[in-house]
Amino acid sequence: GNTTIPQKTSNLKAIANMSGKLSVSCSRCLSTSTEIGASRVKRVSIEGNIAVGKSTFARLLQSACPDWKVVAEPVSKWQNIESGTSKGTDATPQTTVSNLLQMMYQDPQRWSYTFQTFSCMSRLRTQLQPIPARLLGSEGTPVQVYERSVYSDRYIFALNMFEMDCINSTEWAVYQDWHSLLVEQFGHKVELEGIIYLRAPPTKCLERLRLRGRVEEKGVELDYLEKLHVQHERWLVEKSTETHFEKLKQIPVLQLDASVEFKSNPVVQEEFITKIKNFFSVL
Ligand code: UDP
Ligand code: D5M
Ligand code: MG
Repeated sequence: GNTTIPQKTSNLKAIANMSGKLSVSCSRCLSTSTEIGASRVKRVSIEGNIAVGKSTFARLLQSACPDWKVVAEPVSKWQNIESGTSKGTDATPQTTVSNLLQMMYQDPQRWSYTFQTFSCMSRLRTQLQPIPARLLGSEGTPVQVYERSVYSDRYIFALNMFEMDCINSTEWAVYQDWHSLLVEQFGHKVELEGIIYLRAPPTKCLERLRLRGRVEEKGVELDYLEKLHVQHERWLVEKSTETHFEKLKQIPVLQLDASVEFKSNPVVQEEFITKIKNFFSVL
């Protein structure tokens, strides 16, 4: 029950449901992109607090730039942990056995570490997917845009869980060890060229979170969003978060003011898209 959860973590008891499913790509991406076989690809992630509007923005980006690929966060996988004997193949039908997102919010001390292992794996799997042939055939450098990344997993969420004592120092040490190994091993395949930071005050994010009304996020409170906001600011604005990957230390960050209503405002949308295209052109 909720009463057994320590005060400092009680704000986590809610949930996040979410199912992103976007991907974007545009054709005017130039120089430093990553080699993939005969072609190249540029990868960018959209970062930002819970409910700031990442999925909404990703959808807009996908329709404005149909030859980009926008990839949504695999939230539905976290909500539907499957059992089965296929051990990673898609060959046998699987049954949903649990909602890890819900478990993490309801008992963060028990489930945060497990959640981080699964979210990182699912993001890595998503980011390792081959580039769709239609992108390789189009003119210019293929562009993939991801909703969040293996980096926000570590430098926003896992770090915050550790600071909130939802992950203990042993779990944190183990997490960092395998995270570094995985990112180093797959480095060139998942490396980002830039980050789009959708920024808004935590109060605005809470307003949107309530508007969205995901069941699992019911217990999320302002205090938790404020902590995540501080982590974003440290990592992407102040750059005071200690990171462990050389390229990430100098990664260009485009900040967009997502506190304005953009979902229903074509003028703001246009302004965002223009800024993103300019940003991409110099990556
Ligand atoms: N939203 C809105 N106006 C905006 C951006 C988003 O009303 O300018 C709403 C959106 O419709 C959704 C909620 O805010 O109900 C959270 O948005 P989203 O799921 O895109 O946020 P994410 O968690 O992916 O950042
Ligand atoms: O994020 C989807 C939901 O998933 C939201 O409740 C935050 C949660 N989330 C995403 N990644 C993590 C990690 N790594 N740890 C803990 N919680 C996480 P949304 O912002 O709604 O798209
Ligand atoms: Mg989303």
